[in-house]
Amino acid sequence: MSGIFYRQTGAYAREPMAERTLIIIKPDGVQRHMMGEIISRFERKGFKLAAAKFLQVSEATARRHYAVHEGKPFFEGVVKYLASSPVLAMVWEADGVIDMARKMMGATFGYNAEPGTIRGDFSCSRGYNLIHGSDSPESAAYEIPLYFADEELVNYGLVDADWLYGKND
Ligand code: D4T
Repeated sequence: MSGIFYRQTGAYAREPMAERTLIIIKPDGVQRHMMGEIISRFERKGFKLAAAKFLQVSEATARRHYAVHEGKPFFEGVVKYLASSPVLAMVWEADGVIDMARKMMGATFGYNAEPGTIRGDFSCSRGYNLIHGSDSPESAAYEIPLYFADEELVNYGLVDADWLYGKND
């Protein structure tokens, strides 16, 4: 069932589910005891957790993760930072989850991020910005397999899906 996700409706029909994103609570998020706070924001928003893994990122994986930034002045720094201490990697799922999660994370640098966002509320740093989130479906498709095998992504329905995702039209 790889590549197709489903949600259960009240009638127990199974409908395709649109989107998944890779979220990483970065080394400073773990060291600053922010995991529960960050998970709880996504959980209360109504995203569905598809996978989670607490791990030490290798330098090789960090390089692959940030490959798009190779050659930029901050590349070596972000690689070192991501591999500096354990992280919590997660895959969250919802229609439109990529954009919603990015809004909830806030601008890249903590000192620019709006209050109410994760970075805006808890970071005033430039480089140490607590959290990573895929910025497009293409990025998610590249990043998720860096951390999770296909069979580690769990397909299941939330019993309150009709309340979480209800529509009037
Ligand atoms: P990530 O990718 O970590 O979720 O962050 P963003 O998507 O918000 O930001 P990004 O890809 O533009 O940058 C990746 C990472 O590099 C750090 N960075 C970035 C830095 O230290 N100095 C810089 O000048 C830039 C542009 C912060 C996030």
